[in-house]
Amino acid sequence: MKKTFSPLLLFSLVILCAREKTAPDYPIQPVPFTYVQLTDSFWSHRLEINREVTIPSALRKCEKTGRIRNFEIAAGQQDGEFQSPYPFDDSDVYKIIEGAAYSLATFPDEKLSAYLDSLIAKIAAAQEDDGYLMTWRTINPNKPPTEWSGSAERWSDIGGGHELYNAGHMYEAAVAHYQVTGKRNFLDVAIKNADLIYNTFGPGKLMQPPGHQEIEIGLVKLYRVTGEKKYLDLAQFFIDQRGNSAGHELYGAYSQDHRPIFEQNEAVGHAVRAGYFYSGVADVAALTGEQAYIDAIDNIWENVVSKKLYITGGIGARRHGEAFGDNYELPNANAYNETCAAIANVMWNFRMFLLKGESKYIDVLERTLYNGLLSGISLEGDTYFYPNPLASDGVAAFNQGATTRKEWFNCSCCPSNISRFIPSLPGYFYAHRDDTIYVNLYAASHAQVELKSGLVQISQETDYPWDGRIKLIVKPEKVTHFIVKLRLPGWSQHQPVPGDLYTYIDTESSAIELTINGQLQKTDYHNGFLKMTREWQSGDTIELSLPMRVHKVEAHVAVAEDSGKIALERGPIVYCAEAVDNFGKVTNLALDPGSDFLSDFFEYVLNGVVVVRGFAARTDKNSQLQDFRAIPYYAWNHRGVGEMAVWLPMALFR
Ligand code: FUB
Ligand code: ZN
Repeated sequence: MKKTFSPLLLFSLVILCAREKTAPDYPIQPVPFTYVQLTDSFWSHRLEINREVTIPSALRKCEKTGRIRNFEIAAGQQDGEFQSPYPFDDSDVYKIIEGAAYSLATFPDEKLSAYLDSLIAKIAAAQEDDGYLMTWRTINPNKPPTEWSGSAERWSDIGGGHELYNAGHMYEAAVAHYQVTGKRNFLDVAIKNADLIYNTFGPGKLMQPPGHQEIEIGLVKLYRVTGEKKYLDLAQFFIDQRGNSAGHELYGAYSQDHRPIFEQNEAVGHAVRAGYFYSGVADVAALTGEQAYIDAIDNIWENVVSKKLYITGGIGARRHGEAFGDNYELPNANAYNETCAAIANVMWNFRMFLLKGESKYIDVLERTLYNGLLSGISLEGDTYFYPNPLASDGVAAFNQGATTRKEWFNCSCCPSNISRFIPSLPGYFYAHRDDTIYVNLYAASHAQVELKSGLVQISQETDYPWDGRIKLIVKPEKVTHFIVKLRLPGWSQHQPVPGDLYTYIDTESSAIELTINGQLQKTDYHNGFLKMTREWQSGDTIELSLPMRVHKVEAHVAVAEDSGKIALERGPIVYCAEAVDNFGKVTNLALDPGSDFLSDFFEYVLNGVVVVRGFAARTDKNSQLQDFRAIPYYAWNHRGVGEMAVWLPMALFR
């Protein structure tokens, strides 16, 4: 097995453990991404593309668009004006550094490491003496880039200005860089800034919460790495101030600032802000042990999964305000579904799992990951969707003026977010608690899990998501008693999502098969996991077979846009029909919910995908049948522009 962590990383993990051992935390701990090596053909290729294409091209874009020069100008190293369009453009640089740091952990690269150091030196030089860091204001406080950036005064528009949002991304990046390299150059910049913010905000000081959440997550990471409780206190303060009119004029539902978190039970407003907010609340709940936070995000989560979640796992239906719509408001062609919101949804659901240990959260995470998140980046890794609609007429320029993925955007939050998310993905696969290993996601991989009773190596062999056969080889250092929990995906249990928002029309179910060393096991199923407790010996082999049938899905009757329609999915993958596979059109097609669909793996199509095929009726030709093909939704829009649909009308074939 390839060694995936360095002495430097170990050093920083030691610091991490410096926090009081008895302090509350997530009851379940993720196996860090540095202890998980993906060896599969689906994700490991994506990580490679991220390293070789996405990060370098995003850095080039930051150079070309002035995002990096902004730091040089603020540092006095260059003359000029703030160059990019938005006050939060510094955050793109931070996010890409975060992604590059994750990437360095598994693929050491001297050149990239040196480049990051040079960027960090510019960032440090751009920081004002007291820790303030926001390049446009340092460059020329009298020239705000937008009307909502605030005035020359620092903190003059906490609701719109994004000073605290930028800071949060800086902390995340600095912590990642420190954990991977052991160098303090970026961490010290982050700490200096966080100390300034701590001295500026709080009871008796400025009382406003940030307009755009993010700093809460960053502060918690800073707390974890430094052990400085004041950063956790500040994160909690910002969470408690939201919706609290004592101390600031409420920003309203757009920023989830309409009422205190404890009184919220519906997901509203800007979806990325919401997803980061709920993630931050989960972090603070875990670290303070405050149950009321958990109750609040539980209620909001129920609302999202039962009324506001796309079948692709996307959230944030409305373009206007980049926001959640009303309950069951899930339009297809006009779906917004920002890529960043999908990332936020994954972050939030993972935290919910760490709090509660139930697989339904990973069901939502997996659905989002393979569909509404992955669609955000091209197979080549250098073009992106900002919105991720579920239908296209091939004409409307839904992607910020384009019908295809774009290389960059004026507001480029999504590309930089993807570049940091992909290399962190191995960290979502496994988790542990005391003497239990959770296997959450499936892909060929090796992991090293530290249980109370000792170290366990675990390897997966599988062709998931195309094939449902999964083999796990468990290797404890010595014969040891512990528990292995394998997630049984909701889609394999006729429950595509928790709740009744989507259901399978087909009722036929195939049995799940579970063996250990070839012996069929009676399944002990709890909270969505198959539980196996025994004295494990090195080489014990678990085999799980999940049925990979093509399912026909129906949406809740209240979803007007999906009424009378079906969608297709197989395993965790949601399918869509594209014109290029269906004689040039899809808006003239209907599917028979009673007919069967077959699936075949095509190695040379779209980097290797399972294609679903069957027959469709031509609604414009007296229901004449024709061959029908559907491809994974994440891979659409790679073979020219044309019609696409996830949901197709139902018709009974004669
Ligand atoms: O405001 C910063 C980022 O820009 C948001 O998260 C995105 O939705 C985009 O508006
Ligand atoms: Zn975005």
